[in-house]
Amino acid sequence: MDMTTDTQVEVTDGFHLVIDALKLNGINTIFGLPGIPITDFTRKAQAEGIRVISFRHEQNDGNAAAIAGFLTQRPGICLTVSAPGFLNGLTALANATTNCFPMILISGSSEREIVDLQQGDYEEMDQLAIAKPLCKAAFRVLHAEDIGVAVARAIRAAVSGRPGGVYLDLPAKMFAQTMDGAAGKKSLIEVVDPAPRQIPSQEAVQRALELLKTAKRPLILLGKGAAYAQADANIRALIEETGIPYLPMSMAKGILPDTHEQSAAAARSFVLPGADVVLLIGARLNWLRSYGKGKTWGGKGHKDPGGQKFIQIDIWPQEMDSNVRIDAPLVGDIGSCVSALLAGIGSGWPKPPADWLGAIAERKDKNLAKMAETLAKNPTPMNFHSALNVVRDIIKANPDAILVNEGANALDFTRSIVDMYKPRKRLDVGTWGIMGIGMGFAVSAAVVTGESVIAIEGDSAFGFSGMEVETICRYNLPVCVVVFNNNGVYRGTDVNPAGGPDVAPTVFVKDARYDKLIEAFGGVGMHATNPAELRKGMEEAIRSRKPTLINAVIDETAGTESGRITSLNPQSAKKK
Ligand code: FYN
Ligand code: ADP
Repeated sequence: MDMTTDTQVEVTDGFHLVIDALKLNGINTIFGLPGIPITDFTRKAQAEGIRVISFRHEQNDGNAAAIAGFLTQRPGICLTVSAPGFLNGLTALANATTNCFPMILISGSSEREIVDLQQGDYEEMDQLAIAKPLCKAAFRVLHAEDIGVAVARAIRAAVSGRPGGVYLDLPAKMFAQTMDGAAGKKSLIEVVDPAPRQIPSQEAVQRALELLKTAKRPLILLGKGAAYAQADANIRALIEETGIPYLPMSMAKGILPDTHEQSAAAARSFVLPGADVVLLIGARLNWLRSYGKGKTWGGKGHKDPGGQKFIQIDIWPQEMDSNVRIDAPLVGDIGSCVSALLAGIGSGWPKPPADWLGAIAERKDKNLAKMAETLAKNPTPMNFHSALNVVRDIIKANPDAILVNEGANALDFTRSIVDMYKPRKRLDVGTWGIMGIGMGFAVSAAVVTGESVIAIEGDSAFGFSGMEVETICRYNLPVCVVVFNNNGVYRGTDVNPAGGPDVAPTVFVKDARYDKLIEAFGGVGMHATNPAELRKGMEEAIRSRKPTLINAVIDETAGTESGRITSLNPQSAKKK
């Protein structure tokens, strides 16, 4: 009997097959948190050349994975332990799905037989069933030989069509399963064309062009789908060649520089009701656009349409008519749809009527002048405007820096005050208005792009992921966190109506020094009480690329309840 061949047969196992499957598909970074049963997986992945960025809470590595997906068009990978770790990552997975960011949540899970018989396993939970309604697709792998197919399906589900979150369940037992190395290698799939282009029909393109041609007051609305699509040059060409004014949604800011003369951002409440034909590019008519109807759009009552006609470019056919009639649906990928429109427009497309452009310019100039006046003030204590005037200058001087932004007032003021100059540089709370994305997004943006990151954080928002300043320091990332500290949620001025010793629910410790947090981990902490100090701190952070946290003291009376969306916060009519 020849024993040598037996001992020479190369054996592989679940750990290595998952790693090899990811690598084969160009995935070279994992955002995770080690623990049972995936601790050894993180070690082996690192040993095999994958960058493993380890966090302090799974929600943050989940958010990191999601935004890596948005930035790169490849699924961001989040790795968690079973049950509680999985649940912590699930908020990020659901948020990614809602925002159309491609990510894969890979969670270890406990023993199938025990979980299914509910016999009380360590971290027992039917994770697959729980994940299913919150993501695009969910898969479980019981046998090592199925890993190749599972990873391929997860990648395709995440990035094809409308991108979103995918769950991949890997039971503990599966990791250690062995199989013949050559057979294992053969079982892996390198996905060919994971996000195929989806070409719009000629008919649909024609219909859209004909409608656009009839417009007297056209408007283009850019959403974060347009930013995701990386069709920047064609989108810009479409806007410039048609001369149509455009409105960027928050994360679409910078596809064209916000200072572009066709930007109607500063005339938002004028152009929405005024437009007669609106071209939506990767933007849904959801709450952020008042559902395409009601007063915002010039309708009489809150459900009345404003009379606009809509052309909508989206990769997901079912998005059409979700709130109002879409007169010219253009289903396909944004790159293909926009180039088809461009081809149809040719040269000599008539510019929009001068009275429409003139009226927008007038409104815009008025708002810009008002804004400039407010920004020029230097009140004591510092308020959102005087602080953001500094951030505005810093971004202007460093247009490649990535701006992460969350909070209520800290979000809304930053969005309208800080101009963006390049695509995919503004990352924020997105479709849900979620709090807690801050440090996860910041770590990811720095890791994925290598650029400097500036995170403008409300003090409340920062609290959700603040512990990750240790992660920022550990990986020595060029992240400058600025905490706009006004002592509470929205403001720091509420008092306990019952007069007891507890402070009001919206109030935090007064005059907290968030800068001390980062110092505990060797980062640079700064305390800024005026714009000059803030400017100095931010400039130094950008120059040094050292992990920095600036505690920016903001007037605690500044800001409003829920920022610009106060109307969504029900108030009791009953006094007391
Ligand atoms: C905008 N504006 C400007 C500029 N840009 N003025 C001057 N200069 C510049 N560069 C004006 C714009 O014309 C509006 O004024 C106003 O500033 C606000 O602009 P914005 O922010 O685009 O418009 P609006 O009405 O706030 O937009 C609605 C929204 C937005 C729902 C899209 O509020 C939003 O994205 N909100 C997200 C909120 C959220 O998620 N919060 C987290 C939860 S907080 P007028 O035209 O005069 O109206 C939990 O409590
Ligand atoms: P915003 O909130 O910035 O307006 P939304 O998240 O509402 O943006 O809209 C993004 C839209 O873009 C989604 O409807 C999504 O289906 C669509 N989308 C994402 N990627 C593409 C793509 N490559 N091509 C076409 N549509 C896309």
